[in-house]
Amino acid sequence: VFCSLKPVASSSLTVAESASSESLNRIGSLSQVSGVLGSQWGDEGKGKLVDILAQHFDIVARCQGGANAGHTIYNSEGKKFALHLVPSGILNEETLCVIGNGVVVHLPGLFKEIDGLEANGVSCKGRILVSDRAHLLFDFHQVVDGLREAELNKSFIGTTRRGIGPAYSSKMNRNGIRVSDLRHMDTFPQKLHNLLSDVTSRFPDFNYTPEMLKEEVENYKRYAERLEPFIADTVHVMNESIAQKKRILVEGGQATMLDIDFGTYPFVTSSSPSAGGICTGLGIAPRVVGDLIGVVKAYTTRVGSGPFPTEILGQGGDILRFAGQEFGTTTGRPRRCGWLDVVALKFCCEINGFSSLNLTKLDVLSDLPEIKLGVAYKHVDSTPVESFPADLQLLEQLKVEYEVLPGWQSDISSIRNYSDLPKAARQYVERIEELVGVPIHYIGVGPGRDALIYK
Ligand code: 2SA
Ligand code: GDP
Ligand code: MG
Repeated sequence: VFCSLKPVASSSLTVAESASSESLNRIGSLSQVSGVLGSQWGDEGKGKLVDILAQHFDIVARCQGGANAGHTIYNSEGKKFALHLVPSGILNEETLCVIGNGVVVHLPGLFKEIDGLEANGVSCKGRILVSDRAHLLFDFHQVVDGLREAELNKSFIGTTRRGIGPAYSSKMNRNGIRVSDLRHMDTFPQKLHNLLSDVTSRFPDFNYTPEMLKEEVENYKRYAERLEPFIADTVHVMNESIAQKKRILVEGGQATMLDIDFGTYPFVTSSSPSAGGICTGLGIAPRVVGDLIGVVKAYTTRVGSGPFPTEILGQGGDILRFAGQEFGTTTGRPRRCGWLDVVALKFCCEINGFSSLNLTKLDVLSDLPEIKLGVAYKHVDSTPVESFPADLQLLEQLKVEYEVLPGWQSDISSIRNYSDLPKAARQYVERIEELVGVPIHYIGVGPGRDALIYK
């Protein structure tokens, strides 16, 4: 029912003008080094915000994760791009994109992504730098990812099978191979042999032959040649750029609730998608990192296994899934859906010290007669749970206390001014701000670049 749709403004020019002055104020006041981080279980719409902000930054940098990330963005003509390793600043011609030391890089995947972008008219030449300290993620890491999942049987993590955990394991085992190793093709075969031997000793069924090693070495000789112009000491580049007062935007992959330390372990990814990952993954000092924007969906989604206290099972979840098109950008998997979890969000705000939030996909809730907010956790005996629990058993058992707010039941996707949102939508936004204690500065009302309200 779209009966209460308010007129947007007397003329579209007025809307565009007021939106652009609001946006320039908002974006212009962001710190020299700012970041966009996921504050749920991923897929909050980080890519869209990064793409929009990128026009006002010189560099967009990824600091963690790998091709498990899936960031969907649209260019000004509405053409859709799904990015995995390439930072979401790539559609802005002036932006330099940095893949930092904390990222695990699957070279065939990176080249495929670059080829796809180039084929769609996005020039990548001279615009992407890959850290010489970044670790390489090989095809066999992806195979191992699948083997580990199979081994876990019913308690599988639900990884993207992009080899992320195994690649970070190699890094931490200290037998990983880095981008800088590609400059020493004489010693590369031995390093790869050592790494593969490690895998065969753990997974005897892993079918690895000397011919396969030879073939992979030949592949990597070619990849090394192709990658050479992209390789840089990005730690130096980042710090020089900071000294030269260049503006840097860090793009987080995944989210704090999937963080190896703070997430719902072991149902997490193997990197640090929260604030700390920015410094370790790029080699920049904590004191230079300024504003961090937490991206939060107006409801919650999670892909893969693990606790999800506010999950809506059955038909209710299907409604959100279809309204929000909640299917994995990387794997196409249906995402689990639920209400906004304020307890988890507060936990993310604490860890990351967000200066503001971007509430995304508010438009997806438009048809609902009422909307729930998970505001507190309780033990089965109804005593309060004081903080976001580490204990997985408790997370699975606890009860969620909900606040029920009225829906607005009107299409908000063409609204660009906060004051034009229906009262119930504003109430929802302001209640979240009140509960969390962090201002919501950006509100997403559609997937497109322009579908953003600056509050
Ligand atoms: P992994 O592959 O080892 O990092 O998986 C471990 C957990 O982390 C979750 N994870 C994600 N969750 C949401 N979105 C992600 N990216 C893709 C997207 C996912 C997709 O944008 O849609 O296409 O399926 C992402 N990457 C990792 C994962 O589900 C496991 O729970
Ligand atoms: P990311 O991993 O955080 O970058 O998010 P994904 O790209 O995986 O998933 C977010 C999805 O929601 C993408 O398909 C976006 O195009 C879409 N999206 C982002 N913001 C909005 C919004 O405000 N409204 C709607 N309807 N879709 C949005
Ligand atoms: Mg995603």
